[in-house]
Amino acid sequence: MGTAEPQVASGQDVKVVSGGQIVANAQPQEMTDGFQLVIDALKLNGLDTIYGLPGIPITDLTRRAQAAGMRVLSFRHEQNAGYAASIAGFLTQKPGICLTVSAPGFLNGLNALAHATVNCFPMILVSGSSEREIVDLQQGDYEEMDQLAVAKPVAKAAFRVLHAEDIGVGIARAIRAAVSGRPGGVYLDLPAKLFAQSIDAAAGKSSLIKVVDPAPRQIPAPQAVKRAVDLLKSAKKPLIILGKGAAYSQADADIRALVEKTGIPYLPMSMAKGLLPDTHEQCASAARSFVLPEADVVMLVGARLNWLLSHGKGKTWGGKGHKDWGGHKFIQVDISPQEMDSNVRIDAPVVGDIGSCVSALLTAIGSGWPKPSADWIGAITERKTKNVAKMAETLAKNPSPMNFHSALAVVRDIVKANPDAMFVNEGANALDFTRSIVDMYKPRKRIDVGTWGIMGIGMGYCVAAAVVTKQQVIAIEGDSAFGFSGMEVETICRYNLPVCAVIFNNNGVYRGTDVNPTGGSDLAPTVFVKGARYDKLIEAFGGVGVHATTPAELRKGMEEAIRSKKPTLINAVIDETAGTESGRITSLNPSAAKKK
Ligand code: ADP
Ligand code: TZD
Repeated sequence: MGTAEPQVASGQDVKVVSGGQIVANAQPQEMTDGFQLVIDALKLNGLDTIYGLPGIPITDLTRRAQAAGMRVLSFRHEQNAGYAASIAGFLTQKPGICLTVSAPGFLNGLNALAHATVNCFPMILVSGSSEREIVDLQQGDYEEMDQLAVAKPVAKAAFRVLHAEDIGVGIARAIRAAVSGRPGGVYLDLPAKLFAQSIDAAAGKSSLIKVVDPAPRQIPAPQAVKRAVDLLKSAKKPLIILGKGAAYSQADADIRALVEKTGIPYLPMSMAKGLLPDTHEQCASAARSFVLPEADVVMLVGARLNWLLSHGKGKTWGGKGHKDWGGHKFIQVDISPQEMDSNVRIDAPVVGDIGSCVSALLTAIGSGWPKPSADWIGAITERKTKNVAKMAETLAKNPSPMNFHSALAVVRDIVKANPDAMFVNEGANALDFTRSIVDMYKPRKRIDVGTWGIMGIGMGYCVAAAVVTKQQVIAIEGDSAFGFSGMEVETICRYNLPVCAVIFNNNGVYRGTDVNPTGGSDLAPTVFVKGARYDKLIEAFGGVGVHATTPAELRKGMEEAIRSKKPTLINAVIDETAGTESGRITSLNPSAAKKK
């Protein structure tokens, strides 16, 4: 193996004898194999990038995919390749492909598969596996594992292909499962023997499927649209919440038109920031804790009422206890009918794809929509103005050592000056402060920890963001968060990607101030090596390292990184006493809640 050329079956180019008679000279039969069919099937469907890590049995697949003109990005750990594939799916609406070896490689990728499913990102985890006969009898094959069974609980769908002539169907099914309806992670199991199977090239070619309309539009029912519009019209204090489903749908112009035509204040969830510029006058982010309990009708567009929205009830929503509703009425626009009533009653479900739903809502709204009352808008503006002024005061301070706020004042300016840059963000305080301080100006620029609040997406997301968008990437990383994917700075340098990763280094998880209560020599579990120089790490691979102890040094480092487009890692030294345990989700931390 190792060549993309079709194979000629041995013995086929000799004279064929039938009943002892020589009847004809057989034409050489063109053959193809499993490796080639996988590559051809992906390419046929416009999937031209693989995020993966080679090894038995897929090394030749990576080589031959590259030889066939695919982009094959090789990572240092499958989890990071998987996160890259998942976010590529979010950004492109095509399934991101992650390729791994069997058992341990597969398991490393599995985290990302689950992440894709939970976040509704289309992704296909393709893993080589060992021989079924041995796996099923548990006879101890090399890297033996029943991967299909392990993948099923965390995947939207899982398939295995045993015969080369079924590769086309297997990949078509994986694509459809990943992108249709609510997108998610799909597992595709390809046993080693499949790759070497030889079949007639013409038969192989005709077995491939170019998927027609992989994510069909799902049009909402007219009565559902009418119910929603009637409810919205009855509202005295309406609110729109935009989630990452809205960002994914790429219905940017219609979403903006819906918000602006109705004049309703809106809140963007983290990855919906920038769908309309965060500086938009209807953006209510700076008055979030006021609008959530106060609103009477809330329209959710591609956002779930999960923990990130306090399940739609309790104090955040004006209820007294955690099970109390705040008396809100909800409209929910979502592709998944099962999402409705998951936490509280949904009074007006609008089920369909967001593009079709928003367009239908716009038509139903027509012209002359009554704008929300001046009282409601005025009360929000008052809160916003007060909070923005308070924040401006905090950001203007220049404490020594630098803290989250003085560092983020710099990042905020840099993002404003570079609105097309992709923005990756993870950490606890480094996440929460950044999300509220750094404005986004364009759709799908901000990509972050997502639904699970997962640490480790950082460098994988940076690679995919740079590869998919070809734009500058800026990452703001807690020092703990960065550690989960730090080795991928080699990958970033190897592919010479325009990534500027800024590590907010406060010497530990959340903070660097905990002490070991026994007085023993082990540091406290949340504390790292003090004064670590993360900038040195990237220098090992030829990237640019910057050590920044002041906002001015941070600004200079970021500006230079963006100007040069060189892989850059900035070690931004942050006051180790700054921040809180668990950032903004302290209430979910049983120990911190007890301490209060
Ligand atoms: P956030 O975390 O930003 O609040 P969620 O991930 O909770 O967002 O919610 C995203 C929602 O968007 C999911 O319920 C998903 O079913 C929905 N969704 C994703 N893509 C589409 C689409 N194209 N059309 C309609 N709904 C979608
Ligand atoms: N492991 C994984 C995969 N995800 C997680 N969310 C955690 C562990 C727990 N965790 C958080 O929720 S935030 C965080 C961890 C380990 C790191 C916080 O420290 P940081 O950020 O240095 O990244 P700050 O700015 O210092 O808070």
